Amino acid sequence: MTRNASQFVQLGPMPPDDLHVDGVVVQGTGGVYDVRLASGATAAASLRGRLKHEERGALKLAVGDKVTLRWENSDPGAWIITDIHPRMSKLARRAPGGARGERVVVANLDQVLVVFAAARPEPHPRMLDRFLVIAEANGLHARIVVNKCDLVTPAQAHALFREHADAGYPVHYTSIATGEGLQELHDALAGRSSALSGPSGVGKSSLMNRLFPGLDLRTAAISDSVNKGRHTTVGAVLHPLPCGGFLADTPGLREVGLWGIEPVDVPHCFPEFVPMLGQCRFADCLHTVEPGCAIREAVARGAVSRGRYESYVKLREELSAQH
Ligand SMILES: Nc1nc2c(ncn2[C@@H]2O[C@H](COP(=O)(O)OP(=O)(O)OP(=O)(O)O)[C@@H](O)[C@H]2O)c(=O)[nH]1
Ligand SMILES: [Mg+2]
Ligand SMILES: [Zn+2]
Repeated sequence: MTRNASQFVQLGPMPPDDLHVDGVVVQGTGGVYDVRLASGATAAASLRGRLKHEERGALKLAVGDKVTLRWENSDPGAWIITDIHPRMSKLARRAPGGARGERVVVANLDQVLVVFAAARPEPHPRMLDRFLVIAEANGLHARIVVNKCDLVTPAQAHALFREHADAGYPVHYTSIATGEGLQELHDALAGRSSALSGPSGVGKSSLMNRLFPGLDLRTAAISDSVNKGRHTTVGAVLHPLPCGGFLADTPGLREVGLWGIEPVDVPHCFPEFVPMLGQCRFADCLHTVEPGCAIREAVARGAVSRGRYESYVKLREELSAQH
């Protein structure tokens, strides 16, 4: 498919033949990719030649990929994607429809935000651990947002995820009602590529609408249908933020799940365990029943939270059962 360069007026006059520009894929449908350029313009581009050929095997290009475009001065002219830059990170899930391998849903995310409510709905620290493990397994930084802080006292809010703050995670305390923490959250998103996650009803849409009016994130109805298995037709979309950076509205970590995590990697997905790994008596310690386990000793002396440790045991068991 070809597009007319005049659609992209912000680029100025018709680009010359040898023009190469870099951009970020923000959306892709039917073989045409919307690529956000540094100028703020969006070019519709398609894969050509070698890259398209390679793509037949496995979908090669994902939202978030950094690419180089070339303007092909044919009639009508068209933007073609000549290069896909190496990925710094990827959020991947099992390929849909029983196909083998993985499907990269968002590339080059810098971080994930896991949002919970201080109350209504009740927060579940062990559910948070599950999200955090998925983020860690994908090599992504995670931030925790405790929203609806207006519904509890500050002491109650800080107690909820103290074990996660102690483990080293940044925790934001926010409220749409009072405006608490919103500027700090905005600053944490600016200039970065972030994905949102968290249970329903915690205020994800409310927060984003407040921080970035007019962003037009998808509605809950769509993310619900993703969870019901109609996900093959719904691709992720990256929304450019006015302050620089991007926000991926779907899929969240919930949809990606624990797929592809090796049981043996689970201890590394708990950052507070990492300094102790290698200090157990047995090199192949599972940190469950073995004597001389440095992790269990840390739990016993209170250096590692018991709840976090219980999440470790549970998630590791769950993953081992899948293997
Ligand atoms: N008291 C209080 N209520 C809030 C706050 N933020 C959001 N809410 C309310 O919580 C409800 C759910 O908010 P949403 O933004 O729809 O939640 P969501 O996380 O996007 O939910 P899903 O789209 O279903 O995943 C709405 O009624 C909001 O008005 C807050 O800071 N304080
Ligand atoms: Mg929502
Ligand atoms: Zn151990």
